[in-house]
Amino acid sequence: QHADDGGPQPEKHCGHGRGGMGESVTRKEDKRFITGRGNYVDDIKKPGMLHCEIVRSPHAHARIEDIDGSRAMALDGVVAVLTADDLLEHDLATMPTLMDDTQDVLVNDKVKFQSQEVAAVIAEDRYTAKDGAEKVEVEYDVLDPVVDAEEALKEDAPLIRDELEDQEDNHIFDWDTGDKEATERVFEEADVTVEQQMEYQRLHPAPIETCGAVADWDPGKDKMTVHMTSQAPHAHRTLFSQVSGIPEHKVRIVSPDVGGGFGNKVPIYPGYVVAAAASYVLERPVKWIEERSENIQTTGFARDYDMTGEIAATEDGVIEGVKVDVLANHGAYNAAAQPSKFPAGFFNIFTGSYDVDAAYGSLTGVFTNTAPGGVAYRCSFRVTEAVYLIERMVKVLADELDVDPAEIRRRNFIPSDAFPYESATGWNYDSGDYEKALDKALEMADYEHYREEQQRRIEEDADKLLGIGISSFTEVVGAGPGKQCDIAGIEMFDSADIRVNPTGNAVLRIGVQTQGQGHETTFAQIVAEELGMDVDNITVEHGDTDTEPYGLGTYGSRSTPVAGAATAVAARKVREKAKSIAANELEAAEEDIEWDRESGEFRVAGAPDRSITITEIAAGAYMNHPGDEEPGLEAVNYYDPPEMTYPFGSYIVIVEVDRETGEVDFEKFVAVDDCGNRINPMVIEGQIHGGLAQGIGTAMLEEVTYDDNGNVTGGDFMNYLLPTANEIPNFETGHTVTPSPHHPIGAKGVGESPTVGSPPAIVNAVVDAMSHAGVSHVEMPMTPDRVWETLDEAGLAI
Ligand code: MCN
Ligand code: CUN
Repeated sequence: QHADDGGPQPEKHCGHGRGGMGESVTRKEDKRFITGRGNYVDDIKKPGMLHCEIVRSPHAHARIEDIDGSRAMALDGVVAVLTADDLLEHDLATMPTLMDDTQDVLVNDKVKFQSQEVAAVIAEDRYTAKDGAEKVEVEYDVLDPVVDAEEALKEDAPLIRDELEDQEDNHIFDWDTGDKEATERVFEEADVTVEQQMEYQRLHPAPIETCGAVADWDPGKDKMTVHMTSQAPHAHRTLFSQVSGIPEHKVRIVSPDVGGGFGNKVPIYPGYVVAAAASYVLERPVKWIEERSENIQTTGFARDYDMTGEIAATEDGVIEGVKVDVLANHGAYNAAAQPSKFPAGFFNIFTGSYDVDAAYGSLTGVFTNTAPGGVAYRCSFRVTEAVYLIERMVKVLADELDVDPAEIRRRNFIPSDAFPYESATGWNYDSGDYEKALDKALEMADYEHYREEQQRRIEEDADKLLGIGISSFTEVVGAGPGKQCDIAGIEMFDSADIRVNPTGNAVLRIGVQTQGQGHETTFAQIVAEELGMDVDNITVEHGDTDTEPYGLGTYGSRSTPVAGAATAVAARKVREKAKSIAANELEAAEEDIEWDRESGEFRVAGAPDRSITITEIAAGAYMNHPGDEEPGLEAVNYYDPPEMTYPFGSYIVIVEVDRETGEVDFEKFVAVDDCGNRINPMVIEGQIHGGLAQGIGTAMLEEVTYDDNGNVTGGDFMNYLLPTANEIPNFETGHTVTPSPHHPIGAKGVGESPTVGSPPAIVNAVVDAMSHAGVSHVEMPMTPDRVWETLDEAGLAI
């Protein structure tokens, strides 16, 4: 099938030297980033700009008795101290979350998590604002907090959301999926069942740039302009307009260069609203920039799932049923960033890459006195948790039956000829070839050799054990069919607008927003491919709601599956019009004009010497347009995907576990990914490397922790450990190509695959080093003391 007949094009057609599909074009954006010319929110300075500092609660659960800002106001340079009362006057004291909950912008009555926003000090400069914040006196009546989800469900637990009518406990939702009865039946009749409890700890996305905003109310134009760290500028504009009452056409959101998002910049945070409210009231621009610990302690966290998985199988290791029960800590508000209709994101894809007859999952969401969030952090809407669960469970089953973990996967994979495939929990997988990816990874990892080496070390009672971990994950990205996926009611389509200039170059405007993924390059490559233009002649613009077409933003690895499709379709519309101009220029009938992908030229059929380039056509569109056509050369597309895309991969991790110290060293790290047709292999490689590093952080280092008083004990970079170059091994990457059958260029997303797929491979490797002694699980992060304790319990420590 070829792109011209609407189907995805195979990779062998890629690369014509113009920077089209499949070429590792150097990233256009890097020139400004590596020469210090990036323009981030904190770089924006406006005349008369004020600075906002937020006063935060030291307590996790407390009623506010009084707030006295007089000592702060007495400071030279402090312009205002804002509290919930001031916001109430403008109806801005609360804001909706993406899950239809209501969150205080500034605490009105009761603090519900440590570092919650209590007041704001606005001053002439940042230092004065900070000094002022320290002088705001708040009287608290301290209440007992509850930070653990299980504790929060107990009858005597303090009620966190007592302002909600009908809320009698800390329970948010019960949600289930799959066929309970059928699954129970499979479990009753199965030869073998295994069960394992596992926690996916609370994580934080921790982008290099924290969140921030510069709000600028212009009373002359009645217009609010907000430069902010946003992964979804248009959706934020709509919500902003709804909350503030300012008509949407009078709100402009600009997301300039963003220093990493990783999901952290999808939700709306009180700081943004406070900055805007302050600008509105004071009629001057107001800047709010978060500090690192504010970012970790208060903005959207990730995971925090306590899961119990079960598998039912035959004695040959054929999986018949999967069951999972989850306790989900959502923090003080239900503020997860995900499509509105999915209370647990896309967690229900937990049967993974396996052909399973029956599956059932049940989840309970719980309020606790911790920061709100959930979902965010390179997660594809909780696919991270689902993949962790199933890939860990398959290892547990393999150990129970004493079958090789690669072999047990092979016995259960959805066969490559079974696609499109409907899973037991109702997902329609578009395409896949799991065995191929696994075989490639096994070969790259020299699997058999390491299995022998592992055995040798056990027999020789070596000081360092060897462990081999596998993960053969399936992702679901590209939300999403508008019928299924929306954010606050807005369907999750996306858009592209291409304008070709008279001199033959073009501007592409897209509805998604890059935070480092390289869209300015890769989206230009799609246009280069589809129009036969040189990639250098295409500029990509994004992130300004005044100029870009409406889109739902970048998260859930949806940019390529949705906006990438919109770009290809818009380019093909331009190509159609170009044909009519070519016919006019070449004095031929339009039906006789053919487009040649290889040369990028338009030709008269049967007369190859009569051809014309897109540059000449562009000139024709403005200087000599056909009488029956409008002048100009441009097109727009709003794309609602028919289905999501299902990238996949196989990762193999080989570790050495030191029996004396519990330290884990990476011996080999192999990642084979399949994201369908590839736009830019080098960009993909970068995405994989970064995501694998984050997977290592997840498995080995990172965790947000709380003590019993609700104090965040993992809320800064001294305690929340990010991986550095020291911890990151050399990655060996490979790929297979299984195009998406419904995507115009056959591409699937890839941005989150490595973070989704790697943690179970790493944990499986560490467990594998000890499984001969009966170890079935180690919780993340697998710190040396945790691993040593496990070694000790298994009688392996020395
Ligand atoms: N790509 C490609 N060929 C494909 C698929 C993707 O060349 N078949 C390219 C794309 O053109 C794009 C990049 O790979 O330049 C990622 O594409 P995609 O998988 O569509 O993901 P998004 O662009 O929607 O990015 C979002 C994803 C998410 S949800 C998180 S979280 C994350 C991630 O990307 N945050 C990131 N990667 C990140 N990388 C950086 N540097 N910074 C972040 O904040
Ligand atoms: Cu889940 S983090 Mo990304 O979808 O922005």
